Amino acid sequence: MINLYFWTTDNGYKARQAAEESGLPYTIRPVNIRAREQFAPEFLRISPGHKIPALVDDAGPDGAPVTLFESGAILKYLGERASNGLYPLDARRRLEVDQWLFYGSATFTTLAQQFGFFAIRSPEKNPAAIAHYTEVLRDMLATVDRHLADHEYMAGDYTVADISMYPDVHLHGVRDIGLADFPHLRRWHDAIEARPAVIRAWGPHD
Ligand SMILES: N[C@@H](CCC(=O)N[C@@H](CS)C(=O)NCC(=O)O)C(=O)O
Repeated sequence: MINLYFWTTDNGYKARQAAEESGLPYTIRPVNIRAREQFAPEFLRISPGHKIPALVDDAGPDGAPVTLFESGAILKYLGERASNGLYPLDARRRLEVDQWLFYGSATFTTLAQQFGFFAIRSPEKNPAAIAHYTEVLRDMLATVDRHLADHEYMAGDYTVADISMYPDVHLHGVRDIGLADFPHLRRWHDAIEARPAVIRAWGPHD
């Protein structure tokens, strides 16, 4: 059984979306980061940097239990286990997926989170930081929009590369910036938003 350590944040939704898309049975283990549950010693043994998402699979690839942190590693693991194209088998296609999966995990979300902090959540408003991260976010949205002008999804068919970017486009792109200037991104977002697995992933959980 797969246990997914989850909270309702961009990175949390990435992992839950991948779990839903994989079709594999899994159980959500909520970790309320507002209540600092991520610092519990038993959770730190799974995720040493006190971050969700994390995953424990009682039966990993060799049958022994496996623990994982970092959303990119979790998406890749679930995509591989799903064997349904979420993380393709073909080596060349994997390279295409990897570059956008890493962009989504290392660049897009990391910088979008800075926008979220300075422009939305911080009670102290720093105009230079807000202007900087708004510009950075708009530049990333434009980058992805240009790519999607002649690609239906980020790397061939719908893959974990798309999942690695969707939550921040959904949260900060749609809600905070608006996608009026990014028509290809709008088309991509709306197609993903309508997927049954995505509707389940963003819905209530036990
Ligand atoms: N690079 C990590 C970032 C994970 C991350 O930022 N997690 C946040 C929520 S989105 C968290 O758990 N924060 C709690 C903390 O840092 O104590 C990933 O992609 O999984």
